[in-house]
Amino acid sequence: MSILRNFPTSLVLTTGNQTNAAGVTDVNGDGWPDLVLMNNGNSDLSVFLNDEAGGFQVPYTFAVGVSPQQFRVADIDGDGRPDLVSVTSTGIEVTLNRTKK
Ligand SMILES: [Ca+2]
Ligand SMILES: [Ca+2]
Repeated sequence: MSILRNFPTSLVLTTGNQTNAAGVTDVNGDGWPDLVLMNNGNSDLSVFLNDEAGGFQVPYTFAVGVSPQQFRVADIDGDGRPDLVSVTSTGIEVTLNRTKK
């Protein structure tokens, strides 16, 4: 497909078990987009911080409730940092972002 000519390489990231949702947000406030993945099989979230060189750092992982289904990004506590709201089989869980800028 000619539209993809300018994407000569792919970046493959190793994720958790049964990754079922992904999002992009600037988790650490450095101006670079970071990746957030939800891993249903591990009941956790993985955050891949942007390495500012076209890739991502080794992920941080945060446990969430059992069998997470989806998440949304919102600044729940109003501190200017994006927080994560997860829907799991047992309820809704809010993970407040304490990443240093
Ligand atoms: Ca960032
Ligand atoms: Ca926040």
